[in-house]
Amino acid sequence: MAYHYDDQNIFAKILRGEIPNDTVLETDHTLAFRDIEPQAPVHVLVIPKGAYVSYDHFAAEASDAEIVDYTRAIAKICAQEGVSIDANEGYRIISNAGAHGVQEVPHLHLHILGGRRMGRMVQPAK
Ligand code: DGP
Repeated sequence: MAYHYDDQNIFAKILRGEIPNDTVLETDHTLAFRDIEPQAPVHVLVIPKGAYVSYDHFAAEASDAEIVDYTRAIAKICAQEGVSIDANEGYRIISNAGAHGVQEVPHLHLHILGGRRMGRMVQPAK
């Protein structure tokens, strides 16, 4: 299966420094920044620096180093933002993919949402 990656997507432009972002964490293989349209008091987007369109693309083709870095970054962000289970808060992680996932930006991103109760996981389709 060949994944198609469009390097003109907005997160690719953020990674190239062409568009500013409010960085929360940067590591060797990962960048995390605040969502421009926050849906919760904490709304952080976590993206790999590599050119991956979706989580399944990343999981299939990223190196072990990229996957470990990305996963560990999530723990750091949850701790930093005070939503870790350790802090008795909690959060929701969402990754939208493709048409059925209603993905707007075709570069893998996890949404980390917290700071309030999130409500039901899936809303009626629009
Ligand atoms: P999704 O539907 O999962 O592809 O969500 C894309 C998210 O990206 C959406 O919550 C809004 C956010 N977003 C779009 N453009 C920008 C941008 O230029 N900067 C930032 N920080 N977030 C953006």
